[in-house]
Amino acid sequence: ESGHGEGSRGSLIVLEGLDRSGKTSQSSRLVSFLEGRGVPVETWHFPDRRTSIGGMISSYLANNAQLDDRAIHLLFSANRWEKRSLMEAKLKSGTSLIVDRYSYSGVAFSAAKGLAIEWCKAPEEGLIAPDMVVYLDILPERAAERGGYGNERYEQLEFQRKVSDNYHDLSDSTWKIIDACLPEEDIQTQLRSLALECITGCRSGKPLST
Ligand code: DGP
Ligand code: NA
Ligand code: NA
Repeated sequence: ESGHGEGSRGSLIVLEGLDRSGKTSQSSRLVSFLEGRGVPVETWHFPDRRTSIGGMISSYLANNAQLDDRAIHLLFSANRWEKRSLMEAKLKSGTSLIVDRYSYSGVAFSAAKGLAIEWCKAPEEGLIAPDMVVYLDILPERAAERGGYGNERYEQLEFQRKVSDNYHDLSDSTWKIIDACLPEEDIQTQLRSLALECITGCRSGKPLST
Protein backbone atom coordinates (compact mmCIF):
# COMPACT_ATOMS: atom_id res chain seq x y z
CA GLU A 1 0.00 0.00 0.00
CA SER A 2 1.38 3.35 -0.89
CA GLY A 3 0.12 6.86 -0.56
CA HIS A 4 -2.01 7.27 2.49
CA GLY A 5 -0.75 4.79 5.02
CA GLU A 6 0.25 5.94 8.49
CA GLY A 7 3.86 7.08 8.54
CA SER A 8 4.01 7.82 4.83
CA ARG A 9 5.94 11.01 4.33
CA GLY A 10 6.46 13.60 1.66
CA SER A 11 9.55 13.91 -0.53
CA LEU A 12 12.07 16.70 -0.48
CA ILE A 13 12.86 17.41 -4.10
CA VAL A 14 15.43 20.12 -4.83
CA LEU A 15 15.91 21.93 -8.12
CA GLU A 16 19.26 23.53 -8.75
CA GLY A 17 20.81 25.43 -11.63
CA LEU A 18 22.25 28.70 -12.79
CA ASP A 19 20.20 31.88 -12.86
CA ARG A 20 17.83 31.71 -15.86
CA SER A 21 18.05 27.93 -16.13
CA GLY A 22 14.24 27.81 -15.87
CA LYS A 23 13.88 26.31 -12.38
CA THR A 24 11.17 28.61 -11.16
CA SER A 25 8.70 28.09 -14.01
CA GLN A 26 9.42 24.36 -14.21
CA SER A 27 8.85 23.92 -10.48
CA SER A 28 5.55 25.77 -10.48
CA ARG A 29 4.29 23.71 -13.44
CA LEU A 30 5.40 20.55 -11.66
CA VAL A 31 3.48 21.50 -8.55
CA SER A 32 0.27 22.16 -10.52
CA PHE A 33 0.66 18.79 -12.20
CA LEU A 34 1.20 16.96 -8.91
CA GLU A 35 -1.73 18.76 -7.28
CA GLY A 36 -3.86 17.64 -10.20
CA ARG A 37 -2.84 14.07 -9.42
CA GLY A 38 -3.95 14.53 -5.79
CA VAL A 39 -0.41 14.60 -4.39
CA PRO A 40 -0.09 16.85 -1.31
CA VAL A 41 2.70 19.21 -2.40
CA GLU A 42 4.04 22.73 -1.99
CA THR A 43 6.59 24.75 -3.90
CA TRP A 44 9.26 26.46 -1.82
CA HIS A 45 12.00 28.83 -2.84
CA PHE A 46 15.27 29.80 -1.19
CA PRO A 47 16.19 32.48 -0.42
CA ASP A 48 12.79 33.01 1.21
CA ARG A 49 12.70 36.79 1.02
CA ARG A 50 9.59 37.09 3.22
CA THR A 51 11.39 36.64 6.54
CA SER A 52 13.50 39.33 8.20
CA ILE A 53 16.70 37.47 7.30
CA GLY A 54 15.29 37.14 3.77
CA GLY A 55 14.81 40.91 3.69
CA MET A 56 18.51 41.42 4.46
CA ILE A 57 19.43 38.96 1.70
CA SER A 58 17.13 40.74 -0.71
CA SER A 59 18.74 44.15 -0.08
CA TYR A 60 22.16 42.58 -0.50
CA LEU A 61 21.17 41.03 -3.83
CA ALA A 62 19.71 44.34 -5.01
CA ASN A 63 23.03 45.99 -4.14
CA ASN A 64 21.27 48.15 -1.56
CA ALA A 65 23.38 46.72 1.24
CA GLN A 66 27.02 45.67 1.38
CA LEU A 67 27.93 42.69 3.52
CA ASP A 68 31.06 40.69 4.16
CA ASP A 69 31.12 37.53 1.95
CA ARG A 70 31.06 35.24 4.97
CA ALA A 71 28.33 37.21 6.72
CA ILE A 72 25.98 36.94 3.71
CA HIS A 73 26.85 33.28 3.32
CA LEU A 74 25.72 32.66 6.89
CA LEU A 75 22.53 34.66 6.34
CA PHE A 76 21.58 32.52 3.32
CA SER A 77 22.23 29.45 5.45
CA ALA A 78 20.27 30.88 8.40
CA ASN A 79 17.39 31.50 6.00
CA ARG A 80 17.29 27.75 5.33
CA TRP A 81 17.70 26.94 9.03
CA GLU A 82 14.78 29.16 10.03
CA LYS A 83 12.53 27.04 7.80
CA ARG A 84 13.92 23.69 8.89
CA SER A 85 11.36 22.76 11.52
CA LEU A 86 8.45 23.70 9.25
CA MET A 87 10.06 21.68 6.48
CA GLU A 88 10.34 18.66 8.73
CA ALA A 89 6.74 19.01 9.90
CA LYS A 90 5.43 19.25 6.32
CA LEU A 91 7.40 16.22 5.18
CA LYS A 92 6.34 14.16 8.16
CA SER A 93 2.70 15.08 7.60
CA GLY A 94 2.94 13.69 4.08
CA THR A 95 3.39 16.89 2.07
CA SER A 96 6.08 16.78 -0.60
CA LEU A 97 8.15 19.90 -1.15
CA ILE A 98 9.54 21.04 -4.47
CA VAL A 99 12.34 23.38 -3.45
CA ASP A 100 13.77 25.89 -5.89
CA ARG A 101 17.42 26.21 -4.66
CA TYR A 102 18.87 24.78 -1.47
CA SER A 103 22.29 24.19 0.13
CA TYR A 104 23.99 23.56 -3.22
CA SER A 105 23.21 27.13 -4.27
CA GLY A 106 24.64 28.21 -0.95
CA VAL A 107 27.95 26.51 -1.65
CA ALA A 108 28.16 27.08 -5.43
CA PHE A 109 27.48 30.83 -5.23
CA SER A 110 29.60 31.64 -2.19
CA ALA A 111 32.53 29.52 -3.37
CA ALA A 112 32.41 31.48 -6.65
CA LYS A 113 33.63 34.46 -4.61
CA GLY A 114 36.69 32.49 -3.55
CA LEU A 115 35.52 31.10 -0.22
CA ALA A 116 36.68 27.55 0.49
CA ILE A 117 34.15 24.84 -0.38
CA GLU A 118 34.52 23.09 2.98
CA TRP A 119 33.95 26.34 4.87
CA CYS A 120 30.85 26.97 2.76
CA LYS A 121 29.44 23.50 3.41
CA ALA A 122 29.79 23.59 7.20
CA PRO A 123 26.71 25.66 8.13
CA GLU A 124 24.53 23.53 5.85
CA GLU A 125 25.27 20.39 7.85
CA GLY A 126 22.19 19.18 9.71
CA LEU A 127 19.64 20.59 7.30
CA ILE A 128 17.29 17.93 5.94
CA ALA A 129 18.89 16.01 3.09
CA PRO A 130 16.98 16.06 -0.18
CA ASP A 131 15.48 12.82 -1.50
CA MET A 132 16.36 13.95 -4.99
CA VAL A 133 18.37 16.75 -6.57
CA VAL A 134 17.48 17.76 -10.11
CA TYR A 135 19.98 19.96 -11.91
CA LEU A 136 18.78 22.02 -14.85
CA ASP A 137 21.93 22.06 -16.90
CA ILE A 138 22.71 25.04 -19.09
CA LEU A 139 25.93 26.63 -20.25
CA PRO A 140 26.40 30.05 -18.64
CA GLU A 141 26.65 31.62 -22.10
CA ARG A 142 23.29 30.16 -23.11
CA ALA A 143 21.67 31.29 -19.86
CA ALA A 144 23.01 34.80 -20.41
CA GLU A 145 21.34 34.91 -23.84
CA ARG A 146 17.91 34.28 -22.31
CA GLY A 147 16.51 37.77 -22.34
CA GLY A 148 19.51 39.08 -20.46
CA TYR A 149 20.05 39.03 -16.75
CA GLY A 150 18.34 41.36 -14.32
CA ASN A 151 20.17 43.80 -12.09
CA GLU A 152 20.87 41.49 -9.20
CA ARG A 153 24.35 41.10 -7.83
CA TYR A 154 25.22 37.64 -9.17
CA GLU A 155 23.65 37.96 -12.61
CA GLN A 156 26.88 38.36 -14.56
CA LEU A 157 28.40 35.91 -17.01
CA GLU A 158 31.85 35.72 -15.43
CA PHE A 159 30.36 34.98 -12.04
CA GLN A 160 27.89 32.41 -13.39
CA ARG A 161 30.78 30.58 -15.08
CA LYS A 162 32.36 30.05 -11.68
CA VAL A 163 29.03 29.00 -10.19
CA SER A 164 28.63 26.49 -13.00
CA ASP A 165 32.08 25.00 -12.32
CA ASN A 166 31.21 24.73 -8.63
CA TYR A 167 27.93 22.96 -9.35
CA HIS A 168 29.83 20.45 -11.46
CA ASP A 169 32.27 19.86 -8.60
CA LEU A 170 29.42 19.46 -6.09
CA SER A 171 27.28 17.15 -8.20
CA ASP A 172 27.45 13.40 -7.71
CA SER A 173 26.04 10.37 -9.48
CA THR A 174 22.73 10.62 -7.61
CA TRP A 175 21.88 13.99 -9.21
CA LYS A 176 19.34 13.90 -12.01
CA ILE A 177 20.60 16.12 -14.79
CA ILE A 178 18.14 17.62 -17.26
CA ASP A 179 19.29 19.55 -20.30
CA ALA A 180 17.77 22.99 -19.69
CA CYS A 181 17.97 23.82 -23.41
CA LEU A 182 15.40 21.18 -24.35
CA PRO A 183 11.89 22.43 -25.18
CA GLU A 184 10.06 23.40 -21.98
CA GLU A 185 7.53 20.58 -22.49
CA ASP A 186 10.26 17.96 -22.65
CA ILE A 187 11.92 19.27 -19.51
CA GLN A 188 8.57 19.18 -17.74
CA THR A 189 7.90 15.61 -18.90
CA GLN A 190 11.24 14.42 -17.52
CA LEU A 191 10.72 16.33 -14.29
CA ARG A 192 7.25 14.86 -13.76
CA SER A 193 8.42 11.30 -14.13
CA LEU A 194 11.42 11.83 -11.85
CA ALA A 195 9.21 13.46 -9.22
CA LEU A 196 6.55 10.76 -9.30
CA GLU A 197 9.19 8.07 -8.97
CA CYS A 198 10.79 9.85 -6.02
CA ILE A 199 7.49 10.51 -4.24
CA THR A 200 6.44 6.88 -4.62
CA GLY A 201 9.76 5.73 -3.13
CA CYS A 202 9.46 8.01 -0.09
CA ARG A 203 5.91 6.93 0.61
CA SER A 204 7.03 3.37 0.87
CA GLY A 205 8.83 4.20 4.06
CA LYS A 206 12.33 5.61 3.53
CA PRO A 207 13.12 7.59 6.72
CA LEU A 208 13.98 11.28 6.71
CA SER A 209 17.70 11.91 6.76
CA THR A 210 19.79 14.89 7.76
P1 DGP B 1 16.78 33.54 -6.83
O1 DGP B 1 15.78 34.13 -5.89
O2 DGP B 1 16.65 32.04 -7.00
O3 DGP B 1 16.89 34.29 -8.12
O4 DGP B 1 18.18 33.69 -6.06
C1 DGP B 1 18.74 34.95 -5.91
C2 DGP B 1 20.22 34.90 -6.15
O5 DGP B 1 20.90 34.45 -4.99
C3 DGP B 1 20.65 34.01 -7.29
O6 DGP B 1 21.68 34.68 -8.01
C4 DGP B 1 21.19 32.78 -6.59
C5 DGP B 1 21.73 33.34 -5.30
N1 DGP B 1 21.67 32.41 -4.19
C6 DGP B 1 20.64 31.59 -3.86
N2 DGP B 1 20.90 30.93 -2.73
C7 DGP B 1 22.12 31.33 -2.33
C8 DGP B 1 22.94 31.03 -1.20
O7 DGP B 1 22.59 30.22 -0.35
N3 DGP B 1 24.14 31.66 -1.13
C9 DGP B 1 24.56 32.55 -2.06
N4 DGP B 1 25.75 33.14 -1.89
N5 DGP B 1 23.81 32.89 -3.13
C10 DGP B 1 22.61 32.27 -3.26
NA1 NA C 1 17.87 35.25 -9.92
NA1 NA D 1 26.19 23.93 -15.52
